[in-house]
Amino acid sequence: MKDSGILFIFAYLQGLREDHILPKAATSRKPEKRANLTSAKGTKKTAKPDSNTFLDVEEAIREYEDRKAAQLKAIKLVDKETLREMLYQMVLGRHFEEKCAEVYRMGKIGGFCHLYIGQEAIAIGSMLAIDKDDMVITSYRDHVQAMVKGISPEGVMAELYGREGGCVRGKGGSMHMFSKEHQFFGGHGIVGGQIGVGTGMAYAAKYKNTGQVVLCFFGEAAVNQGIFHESLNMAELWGLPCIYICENNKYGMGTSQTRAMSARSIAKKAEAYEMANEFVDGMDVMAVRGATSRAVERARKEGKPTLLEVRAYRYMGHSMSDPGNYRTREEIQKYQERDPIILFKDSLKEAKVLTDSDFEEIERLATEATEKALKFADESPLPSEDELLAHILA
Ligand SMILES: Cc1ncc(C[n+]2csc(CCOP(=O)(O)OP(=O)(O)O)c2C)c(N)n1
Ligand SMILES: [Mg+2]
Repeated sequence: MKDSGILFIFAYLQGLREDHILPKAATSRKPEKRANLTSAKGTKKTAKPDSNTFLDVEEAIREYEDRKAAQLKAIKLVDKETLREMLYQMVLGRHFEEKCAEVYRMGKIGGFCHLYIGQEAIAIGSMLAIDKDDMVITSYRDHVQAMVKGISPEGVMAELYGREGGCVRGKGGSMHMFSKEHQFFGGHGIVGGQIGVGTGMAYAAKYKNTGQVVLCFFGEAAVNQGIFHESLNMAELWGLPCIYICENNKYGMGTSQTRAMSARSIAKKAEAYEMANEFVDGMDVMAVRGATSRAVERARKEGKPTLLEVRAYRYMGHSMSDPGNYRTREEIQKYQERDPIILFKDSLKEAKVLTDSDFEEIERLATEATEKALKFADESPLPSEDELLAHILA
């Protein structure tokens, strides 16, 4: 265990970059004592911590053990193929977005690009608890959700490149992935805008009696907007099958939740509308899956909405152009210590569901899928003039 801890420190120090910290391959195990992390060479200490950023190793170990114990129980109730698919999707999301960061820096992706690295357990845990026909809508941080819902990695990467092979033929870009076929309704740039649209989608499902539920994702900063409160009020009053998933990653751009929100329990806000709610550990993919399954059952059987507050952390800047001066490296490392992919792998191994060769195979498949997507995007043509003007309403 000690050796892997030392390797982990090495991997971290190797991975430190001027502006961003990007964890490389998730290979570590349980957190070990590694006090020297906080004095990593090149560490900038420009930001004042908004919260307790002290790297408490004992606490990290305790949390790791607690989460793993909970995961081991939950894993027993799920079939091997589903668990394998969950891990594959998480690893694919991580690899895919690490490559996005790389090619963005090479100038292959233009415009905004918001990465999801660190938050994978939320999309995968929740979306593997719904049916193929169910609907999903989210914010601009949408690449991983789009892939989990069924849009191919090629379709997402080519969209990022602005190419005709993209899922919206190169006209949406990073923030506007969309597929009617896969019931994925965006990719929205207006903070909170999708909460109203998602509520409308749930209304349509109820009105047409389709039996579908809606997963509506948004960040914690969107909760301060009127649309959140109006939507929850309507959804509870009208009994809409909408599951509101607040991805609380602690920051809205450079503003921490502690500086922007007076009442910080987002889950509790649902009580103002007498709506069912749950606070969920977003570093634990099984916890997210469990909470979403309960909400889906409530939506289908009772026609009732739910608000889930899922707490996680984004490792990268708000977008690729964010230098990240508002938080410390120590704070980022504190969350990387609790990486959801490492934890899930460890649990699957301990439960003897997957072996080392299964993990290698998953890594290989995820790398191959990403490479294939990059090649496809590179070779896909730019949209023709005709295509550029098609489907544009202005
Ligand atoms: C209505 C509106 N106001 C402001 C912005 C600028 N803006 C873009 S992202 C963002 C922060 C949103 O944070 P959060 O909802 O927590 O989502 P996260 O980026 O953390 O996933 C802001 C203020 C916007 N796009 N739309
Ligand atoms: Mg946020």
